[in-house]
Amino acid sequence: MPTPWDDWNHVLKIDPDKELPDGVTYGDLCATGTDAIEVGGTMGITEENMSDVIEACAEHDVPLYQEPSNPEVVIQDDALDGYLIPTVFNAGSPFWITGAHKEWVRIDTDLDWERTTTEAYIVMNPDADVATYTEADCDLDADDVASYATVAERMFGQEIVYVEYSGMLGDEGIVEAAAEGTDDATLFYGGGINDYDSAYSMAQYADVIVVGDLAHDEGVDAVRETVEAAADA
Ligand code: 1GP
Repeated sequence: MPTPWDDWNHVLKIDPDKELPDGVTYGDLCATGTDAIEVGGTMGITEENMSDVIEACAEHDVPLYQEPSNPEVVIQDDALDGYLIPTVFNAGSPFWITGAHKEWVRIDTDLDWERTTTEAYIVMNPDADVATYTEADCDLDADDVASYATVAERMFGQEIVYVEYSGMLGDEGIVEAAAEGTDDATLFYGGGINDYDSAYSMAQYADVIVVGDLAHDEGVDAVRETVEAAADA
């Protein structure tokens, strides 16, 4: 079955806990040519800051997804195209594999399955908040990562495999291995993309590159360069 992300090259991830550069609006970020906006972050996420960003982006014509970091901050909003729910395959704590998900299903008796998709994360930067938070085992080589990617796709039917280096540019060989480990799943890569070249290097192997901090640190022109690289790769 075709999925929206089959056609994506680039996702802009906006962190509701982080400021935008002076003079930059959410509308400007929505107009960078990115294929979708994902609203999510690890630390400092509240229902209030999540809804503020979702409402601001909803006014613009770009696919809009929420990536909630825990069940308490899931926002019910018809403007959302869907929910992308992380499950961390190399988490040390099972809470981040299925525990938080169980809580969500328990709390929300009317979950919108049509608009809900999981992302099989493989967290690779041990210094990132997401690694600390989930107690991820980041000591993985290319074979480990390829195997996790295959497990995610073949055994757990995941449509999205997400190699996450949040905060640092990853190892191309690792991303290449994840690509080799997947067949039908869409491979997302995120972490440390800050210009055309870094975007291109990861987009060679990943189906979709995810750009986060750059939007908060540099703004619109820098993000546009990465959109261009994702299309060129
Ligand atoms: C974070 O993968 C994204 O979840 C993007 O990472 O903020 O390092 O671009 P950066």
